[in-house]
Amino acid sequence: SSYNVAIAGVTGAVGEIFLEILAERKFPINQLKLLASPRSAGKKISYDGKEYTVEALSKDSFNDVDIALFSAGGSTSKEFAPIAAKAGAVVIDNSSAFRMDDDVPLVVPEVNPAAAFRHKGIIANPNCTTIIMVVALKPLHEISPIKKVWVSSYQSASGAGAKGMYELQTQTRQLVNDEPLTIEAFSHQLLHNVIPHIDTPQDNGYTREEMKMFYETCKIMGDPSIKVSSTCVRVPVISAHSEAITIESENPITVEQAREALDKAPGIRVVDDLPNNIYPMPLDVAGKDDCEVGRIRKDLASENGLTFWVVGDQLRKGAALNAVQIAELLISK
Ligand code: A2P
Ligand code: 11C
Repeated sequence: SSYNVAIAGVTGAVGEIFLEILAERKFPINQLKLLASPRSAGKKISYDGKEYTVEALSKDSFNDVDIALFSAGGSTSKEFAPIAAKAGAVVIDNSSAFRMDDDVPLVVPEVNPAAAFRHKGIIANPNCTTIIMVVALKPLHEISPIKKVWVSSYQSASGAGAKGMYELQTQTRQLVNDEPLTIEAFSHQLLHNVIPHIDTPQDNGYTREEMKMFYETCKIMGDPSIKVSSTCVRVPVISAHSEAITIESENPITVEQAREALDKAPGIRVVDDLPNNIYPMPLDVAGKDDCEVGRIRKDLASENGLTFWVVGDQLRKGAALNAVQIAELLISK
């Protein structure tokens, strides 16, 4: 059978990749509805050789929709996801609006696929940085339970949406032309810089992005005892997020055990040959579905510690691909 699919936020950075991934994976679509803000209404977008007209998202957008993929920001999701669910659609929501709600599953298919089937109309897609990390943590957690995680992220400009990606490109051009740089999408100039600040500051000195990693990791892994301390950093890269991760597990995990488990795990590939300059990098991982892990080594500061480097395309596995995989999981039953 095939399904009526709606995409809310189709003109955005993730929205565009939704279309790419649905087409690549030949998702069984009956009718396709493309939704964005009134600014984009009337715009033409082609999918699978056919031209579609973007419609303004409204409360009437979801009649006869089976699956609604949302990536139009938190406030749009808060308003329209419950309306879509009430109209009978299953919403897979890429925003942070519902992730920590008790009756909303937070799903990474490689980690907690069963949770998807407990939905009540809305399933949340985790934060991109969290998804890329847990794909690597899960096979290690099965060797010995992970107790603590320290992570620094190197997040690309497109994580902030289309406007973030364009701002980095614009700044590059402006610098070459000796023009003043436009600074709107980020709190500082991103070109030739790194900015240790993603999302809203919290009272505890962390940012909201860092606290998403703290809470979401426990919910996805199904283990409230894992402690995640992170520093989330924006770097002048167009696409793909990188993460330097140190874990401390109940019992030591050897480099050999880690490699073997990660090699076998779905959604991740070991790319690890330091003497030959081989390790994951955003330029190589952008556009790929699998996350890549390298630089796997025994941590020098912790008895039961392991340190490694993970890179994932955050618009794919970190967002659109993960959401489409959830949809595939649902229709497989
Ligand atoms: P539009 O392009 O019409 O503004 P990004 O994450 O790249 O910033 O993209 C955000 C997406 O969410 C875009 O498709 C944008 O549409 C859409 N969007 C933003 N605000 C609204 C809204 N109020 N209603 C519907 N879609 C929205
Ligand atoms: C970024 N990770 O790179 C953010 C974007 O909670 O889904 C995604 C925010 C979220 O800016």
